[in-house]
Amino acid sequence: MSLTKIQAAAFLGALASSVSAHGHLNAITVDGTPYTAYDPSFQYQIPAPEVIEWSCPECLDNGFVEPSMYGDATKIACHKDGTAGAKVATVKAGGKIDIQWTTWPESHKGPVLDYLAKVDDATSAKSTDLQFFKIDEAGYESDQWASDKLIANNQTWTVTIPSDIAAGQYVLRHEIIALHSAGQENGAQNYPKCINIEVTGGGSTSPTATAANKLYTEDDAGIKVNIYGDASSYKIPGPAVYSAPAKRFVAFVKKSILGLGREHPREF
Ligand SMILES: [Cu+2]
Repeated sequence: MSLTKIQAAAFLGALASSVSAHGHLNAITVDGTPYTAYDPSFQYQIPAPEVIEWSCPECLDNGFVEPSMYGDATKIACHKDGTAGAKVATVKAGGKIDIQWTTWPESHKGPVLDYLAKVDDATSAKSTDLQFFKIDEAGYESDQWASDKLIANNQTWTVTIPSDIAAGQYVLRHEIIALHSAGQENGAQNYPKCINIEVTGGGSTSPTATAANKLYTEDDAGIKVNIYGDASSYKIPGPAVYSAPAKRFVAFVKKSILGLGREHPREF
C-alpha cells in the first residue's frame, strides 16, 4: 500500500469508529447452559437483574477503556468501575464457554484475549484484587483478525477452560482490543468483559498471574500499532498464554530430543 492509501485507510478507520455501533455481550453459554448477559440499561430496572457478568453502569455508550487507563485496575480489569456480578455459572474444567456479542463493527479489527483470575468469592471480588493469567489469545492469523473471526462466528467467541487448573471460583476476563486508530498515541480501544464462574473437577495448577494494572502498557508493540500495513507480524499484547504442565512437559521433551541436535550439532 502506498502511504496515501495507508493514511486514507487510517482516516476511514477513525471515521468508522465514530459512526458504527459498538456492542456489549448478548448471551453467555456455559457448558451448554444459557445465561443472561449484562446490559448497561439494567441500571434503570428496579431491582436490577442479577447476572453472572460484571456490571458497568458507565458502559451505556458501549464504549472502551483507553491506553491512558491501563495503570488503573478499576478501569482495565472489568471495564470502567465494573462491579462483580451477583451470580456464578458452574463449568467443568475442560468445559467451554460461548461468549456472544450483540454486534461488532467490522472496522474495529484486533485481537481477542481471555484471562482467568482465581478468587474466593467471585460475587464479592474487587477489580483491584484480580490477578489474571491468560488462557487464550488470537491476533492476526491466516490473513484474518480475531475480531473478524468472531463476527463470522455469529459474534461469538468460544473459550475453553483449562482442564488442569484448581477447582473453585474465577473471574473470566474476555476482551477485544480494537486497533483501527491504534497508530495514534492512546488510540487502541479495549473492551473487557468479566464473567463469574465456578470451575469443578480440574487439577491443582495455580498459574502465575498478573494484576490488571500490569497487563498492558501504552507503548506495547501490540497496542501502539498501525494495522493498515502488513499485519502478519502483529504481536498480541499481555502476558504469555499459560500452558498446562502436560503441555510444558511435552514441549520440554520435544526440545530435549529434537532441539538438542540443532543446538549442539553432532559430528559424524
Ligand atoms: Cu468505535
